[in-house]
Amino acid sequence: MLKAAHGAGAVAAAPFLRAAWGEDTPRAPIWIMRQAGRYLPEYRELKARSSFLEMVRTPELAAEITLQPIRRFPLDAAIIFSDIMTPLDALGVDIAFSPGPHVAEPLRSAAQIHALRAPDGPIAPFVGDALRLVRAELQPHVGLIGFAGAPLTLAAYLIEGSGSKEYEHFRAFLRAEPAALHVLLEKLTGVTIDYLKMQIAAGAQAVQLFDSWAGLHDLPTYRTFGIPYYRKILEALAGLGAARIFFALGAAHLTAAIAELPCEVVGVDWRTDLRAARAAFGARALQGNLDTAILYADAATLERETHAVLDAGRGGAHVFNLGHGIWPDASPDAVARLVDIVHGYER
Ligand code: 1CP
Repeated sequence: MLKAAHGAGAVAAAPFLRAAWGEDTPRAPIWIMRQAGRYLPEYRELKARSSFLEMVRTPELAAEITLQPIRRFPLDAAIIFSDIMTPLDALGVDIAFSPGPHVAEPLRSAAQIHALRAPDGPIAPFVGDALRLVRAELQPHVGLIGFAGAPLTLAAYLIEGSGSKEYEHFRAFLRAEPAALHVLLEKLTGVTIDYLKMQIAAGAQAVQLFDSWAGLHDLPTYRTFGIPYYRKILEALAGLGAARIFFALGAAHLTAAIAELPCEVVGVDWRTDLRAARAAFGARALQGNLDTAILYADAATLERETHAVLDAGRGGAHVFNLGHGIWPDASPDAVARLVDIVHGYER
């Protein structure tokens, strides 16, 4: 799919890019969602000296943190160290981190949404600077991934004000003020397109849209408030040379809608068998989906379960990953074993 669009030179060298662009590679490449972060002692060391926002906004620090897992493990791709909330500064929203995002004034009215500032100038240009620094350090066979939050997930944080179990304010707002929510989603979509284009121009060879809270919605709601905006973003990125990865969490019931999105790679969480995903998502590459909790199991269980995911991923392009992000107390030794197991498996 869209093979003509990518840079053939880089792809020839990089297993991650070959698989992302649909090649049924003899070995599955691996990267890990949230691979740059708190489970690494070298990250915690930097974190003790700087705030999360300082780390994100200082290209040298963000680049260093992006490279930390690459130095430690032979991963096939690096993902830029940032956060899904990073670009929202451009709309004039004040967000702090402790450790998750906290919005100073949650958007709970149509008036607040209409009053959001229009972005002037590039969106979070420091992320582009960090990407350029990382690319200059990475070996050519290691892919570089940029990312953004999907608008409906960003709206969940902006309206609720922080992470939440039930997102009751957000879900109530969606029903009470659908027109205002569409205005917000339209603004977030515009920011996301500019932001991801900037990341691609700065060297991101793939971009992932994280829809971490997709699972809150039923299918008709997702088709109304999610899919049209995601299609617009993904279409705007077509032909720019970067593989488009779409990842939604807890979204097995939304498969029919997700299957219509224009993207090269579909990320699948641990609750969906990759064989079922293969049937649903056709010729696209699949990414996933080892249950993160398996990193806490004994070595034999880790190997058996990893092989089960690799077996299920056969019959088409597969980028190995966890089914969701790695947790702060995961063991770096378990990650090292996981990368070894994946690289040692012949598909
Ligand atoms: O290595 C990487 O993957 C890059 C780093 C990365 C990514 C991809 C961070 C760093 N954040 C993200 C994306 C992100 N941020 C998502 C989508 C992925 C997912 O579903 O896990 C989400 C939902 C967020 C929001 C967020 N930011 C949370 C969750 C809050 C909640 O309650 O819902 C948290 C804890 C943050 C802060 C954050 N982002 C990243 C880190 C390392 C941290 C913790 C800051 C610290 O070190 O204290």
